[in-house]
Amino acid sequence: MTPPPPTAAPAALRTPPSAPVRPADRRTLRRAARRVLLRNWTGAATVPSHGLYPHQWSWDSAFIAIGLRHLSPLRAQRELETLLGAQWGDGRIPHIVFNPAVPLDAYFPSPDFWRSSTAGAAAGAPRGLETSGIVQPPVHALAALLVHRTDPALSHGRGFLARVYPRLVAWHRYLTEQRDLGGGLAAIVHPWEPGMDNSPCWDRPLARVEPAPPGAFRRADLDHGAAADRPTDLDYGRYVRLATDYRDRGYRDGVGTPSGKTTPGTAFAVEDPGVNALLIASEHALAEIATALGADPAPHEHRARALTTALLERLWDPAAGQFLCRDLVAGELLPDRSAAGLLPLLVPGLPRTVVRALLDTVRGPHFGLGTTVPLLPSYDLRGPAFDRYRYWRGPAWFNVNWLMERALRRCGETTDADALRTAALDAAAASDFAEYVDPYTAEGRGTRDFSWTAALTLDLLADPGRDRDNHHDTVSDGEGQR
Ligand code: 9WN
Repeated sequence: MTPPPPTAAPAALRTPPSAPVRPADRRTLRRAARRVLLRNWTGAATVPSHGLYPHQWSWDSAFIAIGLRHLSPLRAQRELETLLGAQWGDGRIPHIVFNPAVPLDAYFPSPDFWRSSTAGAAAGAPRGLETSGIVQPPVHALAALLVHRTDPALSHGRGFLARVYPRLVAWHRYLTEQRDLGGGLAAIVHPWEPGMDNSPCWDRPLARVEPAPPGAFRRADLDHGAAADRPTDLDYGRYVRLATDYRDRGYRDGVGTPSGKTTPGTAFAVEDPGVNALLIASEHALAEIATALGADPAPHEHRARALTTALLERLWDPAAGQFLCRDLVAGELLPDRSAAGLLPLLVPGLPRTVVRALLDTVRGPHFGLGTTVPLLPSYDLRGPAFDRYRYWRGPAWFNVNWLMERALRRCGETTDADALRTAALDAAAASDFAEYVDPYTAEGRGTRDFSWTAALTLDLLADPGRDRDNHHDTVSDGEGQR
């Protein structure tokens, strides 16, 4: 499907999918978002969606906790605690924590594929539960800080920060040590790890990967999602091959060479600006958590600065006006522009020229936020692989837009942040909390009643100046009460 020519597209802004959500409708929207989160809560955590994603996902849970705190700070704390309870001995937080009550064929790759408790034993995978062996972006320390701030008394009373802090420190240590494959940044070793699974950024590095034969696995996602929106079978074959090889290496990261250098030891190893921007933002959050606990914030501030320097040195492309991914196997920057390359706007202390260039790129022809499209697309509107419907190859996602709204606000771009907030709320309302939307029309795609869309709606509905950090409603089942 060919997108409308970018010059004609401001029409998309003049004809939003529905009239903007009015204050009275906002109450309805808040109630609807709460209903989704209550339905998707399983007793200790929240599924992204009962059909397509029936387990607990790592970065989903962080975004869900950020919204859940407005409904029940206790439940938000438990969401994160459940996830951290599945942490491996080496510090990694697995991208999926499997619910043993869900049938094996409900989601692929299932626990019997990852075999974490046996194949991951040397890396310290927990024995009593099954998880995947790869990771997702580290939004967790940021989420923990926001959850704490919503109800500090509850947090102190339960020792929330004191319990999660050492685990979050171990998680960041895993990323900055074991996943530092030579560049001073955290590397990803599978396209599912940055959370933007099917981004065109992975096309080149994935082309090196011999796909697993189609008969070797059965996709469960096509039982729920439209094939035209989901990754192709060929890409799935490659995802499966990479995950199989990683499992068969005992989920070991990097390979030492006689010279003492670490090489990726895998066909796919990439430094992604989104993952690293979130790591830096979360490292700053860890500094604040340390301060709240009376511990020394300096090591976190130091690490955040070192990561920021490496991010600028390795991934900033002045000609592109944005950060790009670095392919560690080929040793080069990848030319594709994804929204991940704009997320460093979240990072404090970037040079002003870099911030200005990023803001120009956000609004310019490649992403067109507020000029061509109402919501930030996941991929370059003018890129050769742009597809307004297919997974992470163009559609707008609510978590990415929530991050961009926060980044714009942080940079003092309040008018644009307000416009993005309104556009995201309108799209969530009109799409029944869709997983993602067409960036031009905000028409819903993917699964509906998607948890992070509902959670981040609740967060965006809160007053950015006050409630986003302090206020919460309570759930009717008493979990909001102390
Ligand atoms: C693989 C759960 C997850 C999100 C990812 C999104 C999608 C899984 C899939 O769903 O990935 O992890 O099966 O496609 O890409 O960001 O965390 O919502």
